[in-house]
Amino acid sequence: MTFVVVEGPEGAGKSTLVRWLGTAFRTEGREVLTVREPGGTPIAEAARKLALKSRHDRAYAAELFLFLAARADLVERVIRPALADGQMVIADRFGLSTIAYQVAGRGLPRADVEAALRVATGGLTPDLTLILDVPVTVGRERQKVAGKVRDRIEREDDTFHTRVREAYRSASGPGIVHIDASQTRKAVQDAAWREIVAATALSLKGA
Ligand code: Z5A
Repeated sequence: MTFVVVEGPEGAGKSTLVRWLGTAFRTEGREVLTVREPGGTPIAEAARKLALKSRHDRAYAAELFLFLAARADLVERVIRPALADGQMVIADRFGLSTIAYQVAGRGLPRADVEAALRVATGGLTPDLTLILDVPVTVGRERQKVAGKVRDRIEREDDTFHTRVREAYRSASGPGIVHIDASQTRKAVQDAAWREIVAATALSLKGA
């Protein structure tokens, strides 16, 4: 079991947790690759710029395919080779982001998006998905304190981001775990560590 995804709304602490997990598992002697979506290959980084920074208006379906183009390239050229090499891969966002933002947020039809997602990933699914949950206002405040410049999607209103949060909160299925991310960083890290160790049946000292 080596493919772990960290998901959740903006400002939930995903990047902070992914960085910490990468360091913690490397300290334990595991080979770990951390990736951030969208991005991670030249094509995926170009798609990220178009999806998040371009000032041009676009159809929601066009936005969807920019995220999926980024994912397809990252999966084929980076994630699958790393998994085949026996590495643990920890991703900051993956397919559930598309369900939360493009389906719940934008209103695109779920079944069609799921079919397109399968094309983009070639059917690759995470072994474990950790969903960090924070109220929209808390996530936004954290971003403000961090001085983050809002991208095209972050500029959407609270109603949009509440739909996104609710989509995450209602997600369930094999390997999906919810973590209360309004706790301290340390409490979130401990919870994530416990879940990964349990899911992988790894015998580790503990961070
Ligand atoms: N998107 C999409 O629409 N469809 C898709 O398929 C995909 C993505 C893959 C990517 O944005 C955008 O693309 C995203 C969804 C869309 N837009 N939105 N919204 P991004 O990569 O730039 O990042 P983000 O995930 O939206 O935002 P973020 O600010 O990077 O969130 P985060 O990674 O969850 O948070 P963080 O950077 O780790 O932490 C934010 C601050 O909070 C920072 O100062 C931390 O030190 C602090 N922090 C972290 N944890 C804590 C705790 N526990 N307590 C207090 N403070 C904390």
